[in-house]
Amino acid sequence: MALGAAFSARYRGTGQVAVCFFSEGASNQGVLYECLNMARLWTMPLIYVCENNRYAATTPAKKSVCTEDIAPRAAAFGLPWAIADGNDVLDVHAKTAEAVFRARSGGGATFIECKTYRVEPHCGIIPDGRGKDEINAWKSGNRDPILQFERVLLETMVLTREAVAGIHDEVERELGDAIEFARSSPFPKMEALENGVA
Ligand SMILES: Cc1ncc(C[n+]2csc(CCOP(=O)(O)OP(=O)(O)O)c2C)c(N)n1
Ligand SMILES: [Mg+2]
Repeated sequence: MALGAAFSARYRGTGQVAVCFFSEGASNQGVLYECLNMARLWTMPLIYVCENNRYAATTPAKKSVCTEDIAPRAAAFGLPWAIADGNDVLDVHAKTAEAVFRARSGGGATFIECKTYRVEPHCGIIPDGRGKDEINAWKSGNRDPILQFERVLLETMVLTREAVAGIHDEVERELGDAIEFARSSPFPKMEALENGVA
């Protein structure tokens, strides 16, 4: 789908860049490599973002991915690639900006692997055999991307503590309003099932 979106953007000359997100489990699917081939062949304005969160649903990457790093596979298709600390907002931003610039200036697709960790289950109902210590280590403020970025903004005096507290309040309010809106909304009618599906 991202390849098609990128093709459409280039065809229409909109300057848009398609961004495709998937995780390390999906990176083992053959279709990804068919798409990397076409992305390079047709110099698509496209960014592949592999969120390597170390689990495919409940399967640990160690049992399903043959190498520690996934991004270097893109080199086999002649595509530039980068590895980012997926929990570091500034690192992800820097690597993405470079890829966007490349795509917009006709340099084609880039593969970015973001090393991270999924602290929640793949979806609520799947039982999860992970140890609490492993999850808690990643949940801590040292690794949490929001708290990590917040620290940078405080240390560099971009934001004051009061401003940070204000943002937290605003987000809490926005989320609360969204939950309230969802709970108080009527269920959609069956006829709406196919809306927007070609
Ligand atoms: C083509 C296909 N094969 C299998 C599945 C079943 N499936 C759903 S989620 C999942 C694991 C995906 O792992 P990953 O890409 O690491 O995503 P994450 O669990 O990190 O969100 C699988 C195998 C699927 N949805 N589609
Ligand atoms: Mg995963």
